[in-house]
Formats: sequence, C-alpha cells, structure tokens
Amino acid sequence: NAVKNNNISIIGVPLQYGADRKGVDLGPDAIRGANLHERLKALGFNIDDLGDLGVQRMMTVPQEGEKLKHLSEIKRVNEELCDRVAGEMGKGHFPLVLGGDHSIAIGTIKGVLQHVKRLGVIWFDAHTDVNTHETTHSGNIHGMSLAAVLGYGHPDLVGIGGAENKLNPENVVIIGARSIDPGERTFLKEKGIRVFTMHDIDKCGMKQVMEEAIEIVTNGTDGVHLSLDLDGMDPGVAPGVGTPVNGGMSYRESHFAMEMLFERDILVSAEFVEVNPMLDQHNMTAITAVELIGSVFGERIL
Ligand code: 5AB
Ligand code: MN
Ligand code: MN
Ligand code: MN
Repeated sequence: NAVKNNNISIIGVPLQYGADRKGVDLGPDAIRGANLHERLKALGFNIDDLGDLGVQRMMTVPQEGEKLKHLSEIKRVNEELCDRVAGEMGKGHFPLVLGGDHSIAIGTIKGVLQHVKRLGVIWFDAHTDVNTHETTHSGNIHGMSLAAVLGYGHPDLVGIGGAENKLNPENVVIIGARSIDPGERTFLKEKGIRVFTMHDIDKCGMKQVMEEAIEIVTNGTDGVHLSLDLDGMDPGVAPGVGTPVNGGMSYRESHFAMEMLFERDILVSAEFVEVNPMLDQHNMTAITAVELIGSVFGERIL
C-alpha cells in the first residue's frame, strides 16, 4: 500500500480563487515552514517536493452575471494539478497536496482516479462542499468541489480530468460537518452520502465514527483519499481558516482519526487545505496541519 511506499511527492497549490478571503494562497509555504520535510524524513520517507503550481497572480474581477467566481483560472490550475498527481502516482509515489482553497480537491481527486478507478474518499470538513452552480449562494467554487468529483455541477468543473472519472457516492464519507446549506442537504440525501456530523461524533465518539467511515470507504474500493479541510477542526485549534465554524473536532479527536487511518493503512493520497496564514494566530493552523500529517504517516506517542 501507498503509505508504505517510501516516497512522498509534495505538491503545493497556492490557489485562493475558490474562496472569499484572501491569504489561503500562502498556505503551502506556511505548512512547509512548520517543518513538514523534517517531520516526514524522521519517519523514514523520501521527500520529493515539486514546489508550487503556478497560479495567475492578477486577481481577475468576476464578470457581471458570472455565477462561479474565477472559474477559468480554477479550471486551468486543477487540470494541471490532475496531471501532476497522476504523474506522481504513476511513479509509485504518494501524492501529498498542500492548499490553497478546497477547490483543489477536484484536481487532486481526478488525478488519483486516473490510477485508482474505485476510490473511496474521506472528507474532513465543517462543510459538505456539495453545492453546484445551481444551488450556490456564494459563487465560491471551494464549496462545490465534492459535488464536482461526484459528477455534478458546472461542466467545466465536472470535465476536469474527464467527466467519466468520478467517485461512487457509496464510497464517500464526510466527517465533522456542522454547516450545511439547504441545497446541499437535498443533494446529500438524494445521492445517499453518509455524513458524520459533530452530533454523531459527540454521540458515538471518534472511534466508532471512524470504524464505520473506514468500512464505507473501503467496501469494494482499491484505495482511499483523505481530503482534510482544516476548518473541520475547532477554531480554537485551527483559527487560520477562511470559513471558521464553532464546535469542531478537537485536537485529539482529529489526531485519533489520523492515527486510525495509519493503522488501517488504506490511504493512497492526501491533501490538507484551507490554511490561511493571514487569519492565523502564531502559525497555529499550519503547525496543526503538519502535526496531523505526522499522525497520518505514522508518528506515535509511544
Ligand atoms: B470549504 C458555503 N457552503 O458554498 C458556500 O471551506 C461555504 O471548502 C463553503 O468547506 C465552504 O459558500 C467551503 C456557505
Ligand atoms: Mn470547510
Ligand atoms: Mn471544504
Ligand atoms: Mn474554508
């Protein structure tokens, strides 16, 4: 399995056009700056850091009547990301993608799907990111990425990496949700996507939630991708995010989930997104991200 593959390819994606708040483009640098390489090397991995993808610096003003903000640049960057992720997987490397806003999950997941056709996805998030161009109120594409990789939404997003490459809703779980739009509620119900809300985590505990989640994402699949939006954690431990929501996963709940993923050895790829250093306090969110990455790759307390 890929976590045992000793090569990790790091790909930074300094994209902020999918989100409303500026600064999330500084995420990859902040995560690297929190000793990412050293931490992974200490666990015995070879690190191949490909640097950051190029993103147009000049923020284009959304056109009047343009419903999805910055669609063309988001599409272009995600297509490149898709190719890059597929290329690294082709070499047998584990792709570790650093965001950037959560719209980059489209490129990452479409790239992984080129190699793992039957892919399970664990989506850690305060939100569910299943809006489409028809349901969105914000026009922000970071709220549409999960719908797009399931095959729903604007054709320019669904088409990235081939519209025929998509996830099976039966193998997708969302963990940590506590802010769901009305249109998303309908979507989740219609497609039968399993959502473990904060209420479920409170009621059953992270251990049981993760056991059920792992069963769903591994049933009939050949690998699992982790898409972790730092706003899934409580703003007390991850304040540097663009869309914070109170009442999130605690430090230990999140780490325990990552430790279970390592123990079960199911991941083939991962991404850590939405770290916004401009909104952060003492780099806390970037440090938290690197600590979570450490747990995913096998750091132990004892
Ligand atoms: B994130 C909201 N549902 O569509 C929307 O941070 C928020 O990637 C989306 O989870 C949050 O704009 C996107 C209200
Ligand atoms: Mn979110
Ligand atoms: Mn998200
Ligand atoms: Mn966010």
